[in-house]
Amino acid sequence: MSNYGEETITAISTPPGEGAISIVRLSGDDAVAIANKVFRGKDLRKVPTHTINYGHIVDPENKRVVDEVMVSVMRAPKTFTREDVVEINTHGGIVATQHVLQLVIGAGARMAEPGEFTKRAFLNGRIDLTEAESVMDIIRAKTDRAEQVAVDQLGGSLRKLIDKLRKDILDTLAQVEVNIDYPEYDTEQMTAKAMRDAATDASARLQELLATAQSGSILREGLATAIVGRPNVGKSSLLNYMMHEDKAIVTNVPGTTRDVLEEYVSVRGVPLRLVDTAGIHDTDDVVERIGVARSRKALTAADLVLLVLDASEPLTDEDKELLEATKNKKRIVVLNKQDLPAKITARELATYLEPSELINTSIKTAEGLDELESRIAKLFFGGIENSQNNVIVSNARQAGLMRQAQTSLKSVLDGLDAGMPLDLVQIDMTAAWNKLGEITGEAAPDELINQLFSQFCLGK
Ligand SMILES: Nc1nc2c(ncn2[C@@H]2O[C@H](COP(=O)(O)OP(=O)(O)OP(=O)(O)O)[C@@H](O)[C@H]2O)c(=O)[nH]1
Ligand SMILES: [Mg+2]
Repeated sequence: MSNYGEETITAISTPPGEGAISIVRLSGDDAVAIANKVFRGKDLRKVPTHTINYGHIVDPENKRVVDEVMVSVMRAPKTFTREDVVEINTHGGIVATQHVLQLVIGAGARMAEPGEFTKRAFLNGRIDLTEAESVMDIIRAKTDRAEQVAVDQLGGSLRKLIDKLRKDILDTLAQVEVNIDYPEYDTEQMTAKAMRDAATDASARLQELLATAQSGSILREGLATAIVGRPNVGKSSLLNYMMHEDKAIVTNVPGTTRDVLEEYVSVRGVPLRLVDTAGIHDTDDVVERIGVARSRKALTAADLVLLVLDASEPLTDEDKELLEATKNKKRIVVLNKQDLPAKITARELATYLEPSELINTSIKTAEGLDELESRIAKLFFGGIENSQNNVIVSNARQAGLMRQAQTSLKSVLDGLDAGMPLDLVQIDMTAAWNKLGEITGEAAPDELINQLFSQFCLGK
């Protein structure tokens, strides 16, 4: 069935290290025959497809039993690679699993390259590049929501949108072709209009997809969120609250946190790369000064700033300086320690911020913390509520190609505006069609495909 590579490949497909089971996977025309050479149990060449079979892996040289196993036999074409696939579930530790792998290689399989199983699935036409990339994204997903996006793409949701776009463009290109070949059917005007409509429509659809790209990259990388403020206001306490864990040291000694501490946390489904920083203030202490410098750097790099103030103390010059330094950033000002008598009034703060930026909290009594979390979620999900069929572009390669297609479509429209001949405008339209084809892999050059799959881990 396979139309790619006669060689049967193999690899350990589970993560390295100790686990209750590990899987040695084989794919290729000889997968079943090779596995059968090292297997004692039923004759695997005769078992029905998609069955799991109990037995032992035996070293053919000395007949020693290496492991007790369950072997799945899945014949083409209904398999991950569309080739014959065998999965040997071992229960030994890493040593036994490596031994099984060596025996399988001895019996005629070749060690797979990273990503080669997925690459075969692509080359055999079972998945497109957006789906292949989502396999990688699922492996690397840091939060549930990011994983959901990847799973949706594995179902082909982005591919469907891109395929539809390409089909519409191709239909228009075909119309132009007719016009060029039979100019006597004077359809020049009509074709120009069809081109303009198609380019405008495709461009709008791409724009909508691209609008999700920023949220998409946040889903992958996490929203860089810096907790800043002067010493002792409650920054580390806030980090610990959001982590539901005492990660950072909290004391009543100002200057407790001396370096930046970075943690991943999911707040209502939004992945945050949360950075707790050293309290920002003037200090002569050498170590503290390095910490403060790092805090400022984290502040500059942040997508979102949580600026913490201590409501129980009068506003200091340092607070004012930080309010000033963050005013052009996406920020939430957290007026903490509300359980103590207040020394800062909302009125006093009014000159420094919009009321909508302020939240009153007490980490001690948990006041306002729910609201803080829902505010963060709203900031983030606001950007992706309107995405088409919930498709989120989370991949930089895909977004880059969409932007290039977008540029070509703009040239189409500019060309039409300038009254350029249709066969010239057609070149840009074709370029857009090709760029979109690279997203799904239909028009992707070989080097790109090789480079892309090489980023996968071994056994995928
Ligand atoms: N009463 C009260 N105390 C709080 C509150 N939040 C934090 N604290 C206390 O304030 C002190 C400082 O808290 P931290 O979280 O270490 O403050 P920080 O901003 O990380 O301080 P540095 O690391 O020194 O910059 C600790 O004793 C906390 O228990 C609050 O809402 N109310
Ligand atoms: Mg701290």
